[in-house]
Amino acid sequence: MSEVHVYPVPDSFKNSSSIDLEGYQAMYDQSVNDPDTFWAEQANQFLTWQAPWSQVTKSDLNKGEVAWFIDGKLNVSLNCIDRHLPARADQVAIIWEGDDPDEDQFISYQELHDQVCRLANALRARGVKKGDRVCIYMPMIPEATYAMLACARVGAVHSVVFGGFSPEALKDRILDADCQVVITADEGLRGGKRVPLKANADTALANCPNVHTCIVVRRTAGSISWDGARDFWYHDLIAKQAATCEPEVMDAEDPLFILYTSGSTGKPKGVLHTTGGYLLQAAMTHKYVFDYQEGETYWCTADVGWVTGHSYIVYGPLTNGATTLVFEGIPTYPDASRFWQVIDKHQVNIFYTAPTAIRALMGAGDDWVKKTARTSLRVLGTVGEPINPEAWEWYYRVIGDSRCPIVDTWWQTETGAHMLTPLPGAIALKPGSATLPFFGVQPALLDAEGKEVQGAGEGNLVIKAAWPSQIRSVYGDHQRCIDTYYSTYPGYYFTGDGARRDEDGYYWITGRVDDVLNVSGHRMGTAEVESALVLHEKVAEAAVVGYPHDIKGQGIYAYVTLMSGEEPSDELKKELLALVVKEIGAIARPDIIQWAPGLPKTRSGKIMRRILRKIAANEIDSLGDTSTLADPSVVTQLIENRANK
Ligand code: 6R9
Repeated sequence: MSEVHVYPVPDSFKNSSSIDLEGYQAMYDQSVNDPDTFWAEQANQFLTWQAPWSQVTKSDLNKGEVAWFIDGKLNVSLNCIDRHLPARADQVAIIWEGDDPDEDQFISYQELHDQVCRLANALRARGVKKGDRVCIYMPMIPEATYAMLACARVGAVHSVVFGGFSPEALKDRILDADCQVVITADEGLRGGKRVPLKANADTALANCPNVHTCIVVRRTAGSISWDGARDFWYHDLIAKQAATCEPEVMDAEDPLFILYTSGSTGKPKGVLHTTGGYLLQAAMTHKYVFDYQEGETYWCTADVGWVTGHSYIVYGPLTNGATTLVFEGIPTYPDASRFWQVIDKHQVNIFYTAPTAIRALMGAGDDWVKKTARTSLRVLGTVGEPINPEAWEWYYRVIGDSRCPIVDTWWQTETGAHMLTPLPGAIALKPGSATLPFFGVQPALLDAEGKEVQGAGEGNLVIKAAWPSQIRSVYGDHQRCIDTYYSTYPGYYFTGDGARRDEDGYYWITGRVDDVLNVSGHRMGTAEVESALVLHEKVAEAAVVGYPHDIKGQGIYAYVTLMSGEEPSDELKKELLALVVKEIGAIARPDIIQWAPGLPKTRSGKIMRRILRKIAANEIDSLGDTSTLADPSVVTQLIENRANK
C-alpha cells in the first residue's frame, strides 16, 4: 500500500473552544464506561424536554429492540424553533439559494416559526393527527423543511421521497407507509430544467386510494392537472391559518420519520426513526463533528430526500440554532464554479458534500475554483461513500487552501447520524479514513467465523452496543429489521460494510459486502434494478453488479439474457434503460448493458456475481475459482463480449 500522509490538527483549532484529543478521549471513555451519566448530560445540554426520562436506555440487540430516554417527553419542532425565540427571532435560520443564482431568501427563526405553525394548523385542519403518515415529495425549497417540521409539530410521521424518484417508486412508498396526505410542488427546478413533481404525484396517486389530500406548492407556475376534491394549493391552505400552533407532546420513542432505503432484496425498507435519541445524536454530531460555532453559516449540499438532508440540513443544525443553507440547484449550473460562488456569496463557514461531487468538480479543473475566494471556510466534510485519497487531497488543497480539516463521516440511513468520524480539533486526519468512533459508538470487525478481529485487521463492520439515533424498526415489518441487521451476527448490529482497522485504530471503509450498490453516494439494491429489467417481456433474466466508475464511485453494469428467439438491438437497450427510469428513477439507469446469452451459475443455479463483478471491472486475470460453474463456457463468452475492455 502507498504511504499514508497524516494531517495533524491545524494550529488554528488548538486554542479554540473545540474539543481536543484529550477531551475526545475523556468523553469517549465516559460514553462507553458510564453511558447513563454521559447521555443524560448530553440530552440535557442539547435538548429541551417537557418531561424527564425514567431510564436512559434499554436495548436487546438480539431482538432489535432499542429505546432511549424512556418516558421522556419533547417535541422536535419546539426544539428546532420555539426555544430559540425570542433571542434568535431575527437570526437567519435558513438561507435559501435558488437554482437561479439571482434567487435567494433569508428566513429568520421567527418566520420559520410562523410558517411551520401555519402549515401545522393546515395539516390538523385536514385531519392529520399524531401518528399519521405524511409523504413529502418536494424540490429543495424552504417549504420542504417547513413540511418536515410541521409534521413533527403535530406528531405526524413524515416519509420524504426524493424528488428524483419515479411515480412508480413514489407509489410503492406511499402505499407501504399508508400515507394519507402528500405534500409536493407543481414542478421542481434543477440545473435550469423542470422536474414534473405534481404530474408524477398524479400518476402515483391514481393507485393510492387512501390519499385524501395533496398539498401543492407553487414553485414554477407550470401547467399541471388538478383534482378538485383532493388537491389544495399550499398558499391557500396556510393563508387561513394562525401563526401559532400548540406542539404535540411526544414521547421520546414516538416515531419521527420513515425513510426508505435499499437493501439487498428487491423491496426498499422503511427505516423508522424516533424522536428523542435521533434528535440528540443529530444535534450532537452537528455540533462536535463540524465544530459548529455560534453565528456560523453551515451548508450541507445533500437533498432532503436522503438521510443526510434530514439530519444535517434540517434537524441537527436547527436544534443547535444554526444558520443552515438550503440549495435548490446542482454543482454545475450555471457552471462548475457554482458551489464555490455560493460559499463566497453567503460566507459559508462549514461545507459538507459527497465524494462524487468532489470528483466531478475536480475533473472540471482548478480554474473554476481559483476565481473564488473561499476564505470564509473553516471545516469541510464528506459523506456517502469512501473518498479516494486523490479527491481528498484536491478537496483539502484546492478547495480548503490547505487550511480546513476534512471530516470524512461514515454513517447510514439506519444509524441516523455520524458513527465513525474525525472531530476537527481532536483527531489527525488520514485521507480516505473515517478515523475513529463518535461518542458512544462501539465498532468491531468480525472475521469469516464471526469472531472479533483484535488490533489491526480487516472484517465485516458491526456495532456492539445501542446508540441513540439507531434504527428502531422497518416500518410495518419488525422481523425484517431483525433479519437484516441483527441475525447475521447475533448480539451485534451488522452494517453491511466491510472495513479495515490500522495500527492507530483508524477505520477505513472498504465498501458494501452485500448486494447493495453505491452510485454517486446513492444506495441501490442490485435486486431492485434487476426486477425492473425483467419486467420487459423480451427479458428472461438479468444480473446487475457495480463496477469502478471515475466520477460516480460505482457504475451500474447489467447483464441481460433475452427470451429465446429475441434479438438484441440498440432499440431494445433504450427500452430497457427507459424501463428502469420509469420503475425507479434516473439515478438507477444502468451505465452499461451487456447482452448475455447465459449467466455464470453454480450447479445449484446460483448466479456467481463475483465473476460478473470481475468481468465488469475488466479484471479477467483474477476470476478466481470457476470450477463450481455449471457451464464454464458461459464465462468465456461474457469475457469476449464485455463492454468495459
Ligand atoms: C449517510 C449515508 C450508507 C452507506 C454505508 C456505506 C456508504 C456512507 C461513507 C460511506 C465510506 C463514508 N458510506 N458514508 N462509505 N465512507 N464516509 O450515506 O447513508 O445512503 O444509507 O448509505 O454509504 O457503504 O453503508 P446511506
